[in-house]
Amino acid sequence: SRLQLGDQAWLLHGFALAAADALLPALKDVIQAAPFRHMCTPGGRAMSVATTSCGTLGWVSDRGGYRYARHDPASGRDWPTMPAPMRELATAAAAAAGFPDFRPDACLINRYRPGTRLSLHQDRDEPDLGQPIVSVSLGLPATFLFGGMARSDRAVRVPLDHGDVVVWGGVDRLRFHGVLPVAPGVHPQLGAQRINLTFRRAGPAG
Ligand code: MD5
Ligand code: FE
Repeated sequence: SRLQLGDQAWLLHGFALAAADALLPALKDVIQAAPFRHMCTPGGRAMSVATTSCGTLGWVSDRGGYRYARHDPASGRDWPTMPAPMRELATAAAAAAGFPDFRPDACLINRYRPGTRLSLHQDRDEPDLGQPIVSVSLGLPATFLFGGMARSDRAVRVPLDHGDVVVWGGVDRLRFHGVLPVAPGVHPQLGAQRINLTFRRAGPAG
C-alpha cells in the first residue's frame, strides 16, 4: 500500500519485503567490509547511531563537520560497492513515488540498538536537493518523527516496520525529522537492532 505523508513524501508499506532474501546477505557483506562505527559530531560527541556506507560516496562526520567522502576514514579504502539488490530496490521505490530518474550513488546505513534515537534535523549535505531520498527500515520497529520546515513545527509520528520504505522528495525533502528511542526487542531476522538504509544522490547529477 502507498500512504501519502506529504505532497511528495510516500510510505510504501512492506515494499522491501519481497527483496529481503537478496537484500540481507548483500547488506551483511557490506557491513563486513565496512563495519559500523560511532562517528563524532562536529561538537566532538560520539553519535548514538552507528553508521557505515556503501556506494561511490559515504557520509562522514568528524570535528571538521559533515560531508560525503570517497573513502572510508576507518580503513582508508573505497566504500564497498552498492550491491545491485540494494540499488534496484531504491530505484524501484523512487519510481513508485514519482521519481523515475533517481540514481543513488550513496547509501548511508544507520544502526539503532534499543534506546538509540536520532534527534530532529534536516538532511542538507547533498548538492542537488531536487533528488529524493529513499529510506528502507529493517529489523526492530521505530517511531519516525515527520516535522515541518522549522524545527519548532509540530511533528507527526509515523510507525515504521521491517520492510517499510519511505521516499522523500521535492517540497518534503528539507523537512525536519528524527527517530524516537527504539524500544527493546528482538527481530527474528535482524536481532536486537533496527537498521535503516538511506539512498541518496550525493555527487554530481548523473
Ligand atoms: C532513519 N535517517 O530512520 C532516517 C531515515 C538520516 C536519517 O534521517 O539522516 O540518516 S531518512 C529520513 C528522511 C530523510 C530526508 C528527508 C526526510 C526524512 N524528511 O524530509 O522528513 O535512520
Ligand atoms: Fe535525516
